[in-house]
Amino acid sequence: MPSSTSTLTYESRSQTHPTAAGRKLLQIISQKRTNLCLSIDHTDPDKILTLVQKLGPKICLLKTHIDIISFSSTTTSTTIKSFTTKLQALAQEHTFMIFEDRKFADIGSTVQHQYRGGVYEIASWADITNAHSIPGPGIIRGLKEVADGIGEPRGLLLLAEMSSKGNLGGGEYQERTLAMARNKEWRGFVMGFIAMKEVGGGSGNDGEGGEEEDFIVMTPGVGLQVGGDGLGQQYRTPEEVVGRDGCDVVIVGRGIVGADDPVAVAEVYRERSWEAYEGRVKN
Ligand code: BMP
Repeated sequence: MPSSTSTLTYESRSQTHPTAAGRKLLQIISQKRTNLCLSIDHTDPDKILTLVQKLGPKICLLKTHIDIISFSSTTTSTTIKSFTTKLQALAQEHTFMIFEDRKFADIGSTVQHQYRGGVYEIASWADITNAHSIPGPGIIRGLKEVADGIGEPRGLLLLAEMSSKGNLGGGEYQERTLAMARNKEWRGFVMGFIAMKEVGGGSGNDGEGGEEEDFIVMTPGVGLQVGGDGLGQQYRTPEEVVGRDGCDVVIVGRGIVGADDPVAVAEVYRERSWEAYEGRVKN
């Protein structure tokens, strides 16, 4: 039986992870003692910057949806470029990485333009992005070519399954996504998955690379209680996600952004997610 990646510490994985973005993230997680990713799902750029300034110390990763932000309604002259530059400065100040939740889903040639160009120029400021595996390996090849030209570590997560009720991921779809991720052509780029439980990993699962594989699993649909949002989102607790199901990073949006005291609530998520991890690696 292969051993499981989820029994290893973030610290030890930060030495050996096959992607530079993964090593950097695992180091931040380990040093800051936080496996919390804030999903900053707000539409006002100024409010986002104010919240991120407050919450930066609690998180290892900031997840954005750049295309939901209303740049035209801002009261200052914040443009897209100055906004992303400010986010990068906050990431530097508080030591977290940035993940643009773009969910690319087209042929390689089209996603290259979407990743590199357009109005958002995602590759220039987002350390991490994600993609659906549905188009086949060309989507990864296309994104990797852009990432290779940036000169900074860039990582990709594949969506193996989703948190929403009735999603078509998991099962055979997840197995085929894992097989795609294992191709050694993008060993230094595909850093993990969006999934609901541990995927692949451990000794004996060495793909084609001859070394142990290690996929970082990031998981949305996390709440302080089990529940839903009436639009298909399904919430599980940090203890279930990290402790029981072996996920590495918890992604929380409205649970923190919509709270009366986001900093206090973020600390509760951080603490519970971290303790669930500590309990997991002790066993
Ligand atoms: P919330 O915690 O408010 O439910 O937000 C979850 C966030 O994670 C949203 O930004 C959503 O787009 C994202 N997400 C998700 O909820 N489920 C998935 O399977 C994949 C996601 O990226």
